Amino acid sequence: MHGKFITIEGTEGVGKTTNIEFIQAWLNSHQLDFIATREPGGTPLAEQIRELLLMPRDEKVCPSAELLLMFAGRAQHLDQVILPAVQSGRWVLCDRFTDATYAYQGYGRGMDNGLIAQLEQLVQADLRPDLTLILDIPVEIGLKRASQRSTPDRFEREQTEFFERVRQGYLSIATGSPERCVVIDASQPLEDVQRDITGALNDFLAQELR
Ligand code: T5A
Repeated sequence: MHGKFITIEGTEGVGKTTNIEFIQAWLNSHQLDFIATREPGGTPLAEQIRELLLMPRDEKVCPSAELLLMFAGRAQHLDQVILPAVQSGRWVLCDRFTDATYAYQGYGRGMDNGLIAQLEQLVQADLRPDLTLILDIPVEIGLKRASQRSTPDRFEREQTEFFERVRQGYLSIATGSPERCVVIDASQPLEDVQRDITGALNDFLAQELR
């Protein structure tokens, strides 16, 4: 089997980091060779871009600068990490990818979807995730969880309405790409969230082995 590209998405504090560890254990239990990575970030240069993006600052960051920085980091990450792994047959598990750009910069900031699609095509050509798990949770619960864990970064300082648009964006993406997206109710207790994630991963693997 060729390497598969799995992404995990959702609004703030939805439980991606927590569940990535769980997915890694599932991949190990199936003897699948994989790497785990994240966006923004994933290489030294892209991690520096992440710092630039997340650091709270007085200067207002204009939406197109934010969008271009996201894709600059992604270009480097794809070139150095994701493509070499997939091409050598390894699975890639990525904490956020381009769906986050559609959700945050598109639905959240109001950037044009067509423009994002052009940058996606430029940077990724035909590479798209094989499976995307979208962890969905009411915005207030996610923000509360995130605030209990760390001080808010530049995105986490946004208003609730921004995250409502991001959440609706993710749900629209899931509706538009049902062949690769699975929405998981992340407001459940963790063991129920992980039962649903296991179900989605098992279904995906069974489909790939068919
Ligand atoms: N971004 C990113 C864009 O705008 N565009 C893009 O293209 C990309 C790629 C950084 C930011 O960048 C933006 C979006 C983001 O704002 P990030 O660091 O991945 O991206 O984003 P965060 O959402 O900030 O990640 P977090 O680490 O804050 O949240 P997680 O990983 O979703 O949540 P996690 O696992 O740390 O869980 C939070 C807390 O909840 C608990 C955990 O124990 C933890 O304390 N928890 C649960 N509690 C009860 N029940 C459950 N089911 C629970 N699951 C987790």
